[in-house]
Amino acid sequence: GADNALACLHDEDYDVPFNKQNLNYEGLIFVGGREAESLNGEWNFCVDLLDTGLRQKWFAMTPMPAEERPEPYDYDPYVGETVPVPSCWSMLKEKWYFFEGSAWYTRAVDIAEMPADERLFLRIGAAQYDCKVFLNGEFLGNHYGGSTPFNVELTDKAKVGQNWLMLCVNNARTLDRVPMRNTDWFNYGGVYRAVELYRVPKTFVKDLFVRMLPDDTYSKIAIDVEVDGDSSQSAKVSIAELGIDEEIALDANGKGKVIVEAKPELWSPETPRLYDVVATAGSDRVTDRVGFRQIKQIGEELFLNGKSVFLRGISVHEDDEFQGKVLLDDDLKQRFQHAKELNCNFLRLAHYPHDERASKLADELGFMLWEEIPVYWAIDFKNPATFKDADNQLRELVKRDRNRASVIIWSVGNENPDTDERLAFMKGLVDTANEMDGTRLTSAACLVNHTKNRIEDRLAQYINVIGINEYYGWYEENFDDLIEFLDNSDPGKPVVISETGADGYIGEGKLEKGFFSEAYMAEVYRKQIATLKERAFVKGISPWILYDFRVERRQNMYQRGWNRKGLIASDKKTKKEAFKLLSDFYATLKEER
Ligand code: GCB
Repeated sequence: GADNALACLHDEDYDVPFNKQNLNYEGLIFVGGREAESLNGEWNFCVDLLDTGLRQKWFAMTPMPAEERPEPYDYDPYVGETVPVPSCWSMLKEKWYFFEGSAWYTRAVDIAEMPADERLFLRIGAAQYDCKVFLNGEFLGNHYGGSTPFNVELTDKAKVGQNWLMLCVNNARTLDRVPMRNTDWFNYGGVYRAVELYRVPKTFVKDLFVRMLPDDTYSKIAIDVEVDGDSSQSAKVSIAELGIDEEIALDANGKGKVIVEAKPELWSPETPRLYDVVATAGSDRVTDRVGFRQIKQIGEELFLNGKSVFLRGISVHEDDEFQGKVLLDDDLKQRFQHAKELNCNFLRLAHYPHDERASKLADELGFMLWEEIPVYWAIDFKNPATFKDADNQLRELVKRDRNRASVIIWSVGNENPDTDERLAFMKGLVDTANEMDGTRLTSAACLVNHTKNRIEDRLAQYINVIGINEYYGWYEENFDDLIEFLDNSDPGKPVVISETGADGYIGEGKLEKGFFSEAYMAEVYRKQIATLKERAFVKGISPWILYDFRVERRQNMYQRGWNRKGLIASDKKTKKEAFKLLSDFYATLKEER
């Protein structure tokens, strides 16, 4: 009662205890082949604009009939409205469309038994943007970053019988976050990827990293395994089709590594060959399907498996007219189907980590991927906490996806202002990517010196591939400046045109010519294609963008809350004229090779 009353009087520091701890993608990192208990489904739900729940400690309320409550509360987490998990609340009710702030999710978790030789982990696929986790009234931690998975160990927290799990998810935009307040995509809120419980033996495979070493021999597979629990045991890793069956000794930290000679059939978009990998430690067993390939940059060249490669790409957001963030398998499949119709071999998954099913599908279907963290525009580069957040998002992404052959590029940012703080910040991220994974390339959408009209970015020296977003014919109205721009630039490294394009509105009231008309958009594509194909250092293109996508900041009568640069409209069906232009261009490139 007294606590509750005080909560109304004082505003300071009510949230401090809940922002201290930071949850990560740790503990149980490798989930391949494990059986999970899904916690998807209906959860009790309430938006909480004023953070009353943290002030009044809603999480500490015990479930009981309303008439027995000893004191009044302004919400009862255990009864009332429900929403499905996963989902974006923005898409569920019109009054939640622009909601930015905290929202509470509550559900019962029934635990039949808690054997002494097992451990229990809660895994949350993603929650936008921070997520405070409570179990049976106890605060277990807070995760920052809206697009990567994280874990909470529940072994000593959960009890046999009914438990109450609560998540307080907050999608408010602030200056110190990654991204910050201003982005060119919609700020959806919610728990929008799977929530699962995993039971593992006391000794379990915590992490597994399997890849071909990029040493030009195409014959060495490196396997890193990490075991939690009894590290006096060894781990075993086998790839039956390659005759690999290795016993791996573990150090005191449970870590072990081997390099094995093998001659796998190489993974490529043309032959997306994958091998079944099995790892065991004690009674624990995990599996994965892994492709082996080498991606390399030398000077201005890019090589896949020793052959020079051109990235016939398309950029894509994780956005859907009805779901918000993409939630459905069919939607993901349709995306790759459209990329195939475009004759692509490459996708830029902009501007944040997409659902982990995307890279798995790309592995199976044969697409190379650029994966990215939302170090977007002018984030707070001088703030160490902001760096920690960005670095953690990158680490979580790399841990999640580093067995995926499809992923060839880790991108550490997009169009960031040229300052010393930004350079140090982004170099730090490149170092993290290289330290965690020496088998991929690094990139970023780099800077253009608009006065000199040339590529100029101090970050370029630290990365392998220079991404360039250029909008000649659109934001840069004089198209011919592109020719001068390319003439003036001497990158010394492969350039991927990570964005180019124009808005083309094809709905009611559409224009026949000029900005925002489909015809104008097609003309920009025609000119871009003709100009870019002539440049030796351009080693790839991923135009902006596959589908029209929702965005708050674009409100003219042709946009109405949508970025209309999609080659396909927001219905994900209606193709614009430029679709065929790009598809035909990529078809000729495919034939030439
Ligand atoms: C860009 C940004 C992208 C925007 C795009 C646009 O340079 O990287 O996020 O959506 O331009 O349409 O302006």
